Amino acid sequence: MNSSSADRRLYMLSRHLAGTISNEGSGISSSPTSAGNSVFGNVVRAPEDPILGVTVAYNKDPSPVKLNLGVGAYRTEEGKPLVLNVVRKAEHLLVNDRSRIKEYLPIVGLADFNKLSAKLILGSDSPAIQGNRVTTVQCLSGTGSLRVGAEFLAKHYYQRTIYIPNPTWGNHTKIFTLGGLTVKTYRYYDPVTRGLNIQGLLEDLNSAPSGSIVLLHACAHNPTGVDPTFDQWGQIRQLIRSKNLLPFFDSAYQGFASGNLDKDAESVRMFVSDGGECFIAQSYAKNMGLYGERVGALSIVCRNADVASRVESQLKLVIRPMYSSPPIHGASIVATILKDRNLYNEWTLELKAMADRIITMRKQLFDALSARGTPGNWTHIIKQIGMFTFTGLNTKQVAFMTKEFHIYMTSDGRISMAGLSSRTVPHLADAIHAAVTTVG
Ligand code: KET
Repeated sequence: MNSSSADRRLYMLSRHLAGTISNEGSGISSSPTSAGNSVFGNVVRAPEDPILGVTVAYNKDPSPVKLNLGVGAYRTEEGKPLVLNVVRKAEHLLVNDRSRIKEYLPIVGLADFNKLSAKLILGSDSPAIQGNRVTTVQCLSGTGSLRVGAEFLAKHYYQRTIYIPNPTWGNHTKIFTLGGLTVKTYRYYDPVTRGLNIQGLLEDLNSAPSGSIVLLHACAHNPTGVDPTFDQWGQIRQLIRSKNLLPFFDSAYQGFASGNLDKDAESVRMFVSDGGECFIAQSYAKNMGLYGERVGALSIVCRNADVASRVESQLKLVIRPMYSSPPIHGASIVATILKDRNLYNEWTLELKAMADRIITMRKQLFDALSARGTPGNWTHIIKQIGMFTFTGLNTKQVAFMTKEFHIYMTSDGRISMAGLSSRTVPHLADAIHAAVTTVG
């Protein structure tokens, strides 16, 4: 899609979401005249979510060979969801601690959790933390952190435009638009090289109005699995700072890219160490396997401690009318693990094991396609980083694989490598082979 049609689409979406245009399929009903007597009779059925809807379809399929590679959720070699051992241990400690109560948390969440989360992403020796110039608030996982950040920016920042990579995680556009920002895209992925379009990225950010917000995936870019190199991050940082753009990091996969928590935080730390300001949304869904607990944090790195404390006072005004205060259990699990050296070390080992299993799946899938002589170059499967492979399969090929092989994935050709196992690799390789040899 060219950028003007993308912009038009985003513009329509923002108007539409703001309820300023009526549109077929909008679901906005004007009068209770049709479809029986319900005042909601005109509500139009909405489509399923492009990612979570894949699981809905998968659940309905009775086939014994069905495979869900849609949502980014880790599965074991046996294809089962995983609760980390260290999480079980932490929960055990929590349950047996009779001093634990269920009072409301403060609006900003659990103090320990917030401090430890900032340290995890910024580094334990971060001068920004030591200088009290970081405010961290506990939010509802990565999504909630992005949304709270968006609402704060829409209310308190002079620029309302956020640039997001093309492509990006499907929910970004909706989160930021509904949060009150105007969404534009910058070039990111080059389908020809299946790599980063660094030239296009730098050009687009260079022509963004001064002050614009820029959404960056801290590591393991979703859906492409393509990250800038360390040097390219340096170029991006320089440009962002020289144009006074405001970086907003989405860190949903710390530890999942390389298996190392510090390495996966390098991009963020590079920006923080120059003394400039930035936003960071953290999620513990993937790296601690706490998906349904909805644990995350928004950190705002400010120029000085005074600004940081005023920013925090305003974040409370964003959060209080939205959900009042965050839930206690998941954040307590995270804090218990992060503050105990043994549990922390155990976590890093389990995290590394998950990351390594995903890397092994990449190798196995690549080898299986090579063994089948599947037409095309598949080296991107082993080059891409993180939970997903952006296969390059088109919508028709994806539909074919779902229909004929009961393999479920998002229509953009993204597959969650974490949903694969040695047992299911041959089935996927057969499906890809059939798709590229029979469907154009
Ligand atoms: N950011 C990115 C880049 C991301 O991929 C996800 C989740 C999130 C934030 C939000 O995660 P949370 O659970 O709110 O902490 N992505 C996977 C799940 C989903 O779509 O909700 C996915 O892409 O499959």
